[in-house]
Amino acid sequence: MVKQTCYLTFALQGKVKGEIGMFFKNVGMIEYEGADSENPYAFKYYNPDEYVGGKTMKEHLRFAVAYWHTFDADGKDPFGDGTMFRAWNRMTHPLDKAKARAEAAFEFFEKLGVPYFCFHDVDIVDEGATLRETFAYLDQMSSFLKEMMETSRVQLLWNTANMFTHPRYVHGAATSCNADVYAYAAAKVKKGLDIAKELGAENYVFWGGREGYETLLNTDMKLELENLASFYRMAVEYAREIGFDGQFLIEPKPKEPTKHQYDFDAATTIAFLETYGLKDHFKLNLEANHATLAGHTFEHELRVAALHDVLGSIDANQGDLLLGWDTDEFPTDLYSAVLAMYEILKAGGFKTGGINFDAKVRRPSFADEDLFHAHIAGMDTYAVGLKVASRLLEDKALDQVIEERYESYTKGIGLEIKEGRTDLKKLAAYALEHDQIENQSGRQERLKATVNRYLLNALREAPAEKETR
Ligand code: XUL
Ligand code: CO
Repeated sequence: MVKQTCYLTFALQGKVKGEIGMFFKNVGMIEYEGADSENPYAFKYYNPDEYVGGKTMKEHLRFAVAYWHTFDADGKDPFGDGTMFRAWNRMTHPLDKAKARAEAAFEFFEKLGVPYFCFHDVDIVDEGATLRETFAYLDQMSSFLKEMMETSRVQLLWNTANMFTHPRYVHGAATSCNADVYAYAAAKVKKGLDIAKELGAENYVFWGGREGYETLLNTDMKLELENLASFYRMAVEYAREIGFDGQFLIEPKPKEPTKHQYDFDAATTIAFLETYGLKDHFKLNLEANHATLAGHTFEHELRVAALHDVLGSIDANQGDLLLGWDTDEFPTDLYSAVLAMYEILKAGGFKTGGINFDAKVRRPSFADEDLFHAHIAGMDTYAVGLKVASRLLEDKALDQVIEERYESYTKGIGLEIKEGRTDLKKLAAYALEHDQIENQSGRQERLKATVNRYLLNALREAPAEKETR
């Protein structure tokens, strides 16, 4: 049984002033009840112990809760104030508030049964008046979280430093024109890596929300990119020095908040890493809504990363075609989840990474319980994605069309091209003899119907028997 009382233990020890007890009193442990269940507080498809292709769902999916959207956010948008008045955010002293928030967070993690969480430094405690004070707060909260983790099974998937909210980052952080800002950001990353080491984080993330430019008219792009590369290099060196062996991840995003961000998409980020000799030290944290902002599907980004062996982790969410900005909605689109899991499984699954819900409940979904409904929906969606993708791969359901499509490269001139045994003169001679070309159908619709059939069958079928390893 998952230990579920650590928050009470801390509260009773007087480590939290103010509210004592459970923050989610009306919600118990979320269990798997199966597809026929009508209980909104139960998983219908995510069965953590169920084996899918040799591993349990829990081992495959490695779900994480995002601290910022779940415990810090209050629903404010550019036009309106917050709508979510969380009991754990009521205290005024930063450390009291931070500890209450951590207690709520661990209660939530344990009731939901997620193995991981993720945070930015500013999520776990507000910044102080000076950097020194901020660091003192962070040290205290890092110890507090460490104690909570010791009495729980929840671990840290990744942490990161927020280098985009405060006005000091107006021109960027590691790409700022102001060297003092660069140094400040470096100090935050140093502290972030100390915390990652202390809490045993499996990864450390860089998301460059302000690393980019608004106009080339005032931008030295070469200097900014070189500075960014040095920044990453120093992070790798410091991690080595302190013995932090987690995986570094870069999270691409094309725009928002900055008009043009340097880590635009997977391909751009990989080219950057190659150019500056950093590729051995970094993998990517790919986010669905960032992919769509870049004009790609999520599966495109995952495939590009997998091809270059840098598929690290994902931020699971979805955008809204009618809105077009980074809406960070909880993933409920089963079809997309199937295609994403298909790419992830094909690439060998997660190693240090996992599925972080970088997703927020909508502003009108302001009740505390909505946080559970949203995560249950997201976890069930990815569980279906996993099952369907695994079955598609097991049955090689899509392979035959691909094999037939590229058959011309398995023999004759095609094989010579593939093996690099030809040149333009030989190809021209061949083309002159074979200029009556015949193409075959690409069979898109048939393939989409196959995916639909697997999806619908998976939803219909009874839960699989427990496999043994
Ligand atoms: C912003 C975003 C970030 C990163 C972490 O769009 O995705 O929350 O995931 O900084
Ligand atoms: Co993200």
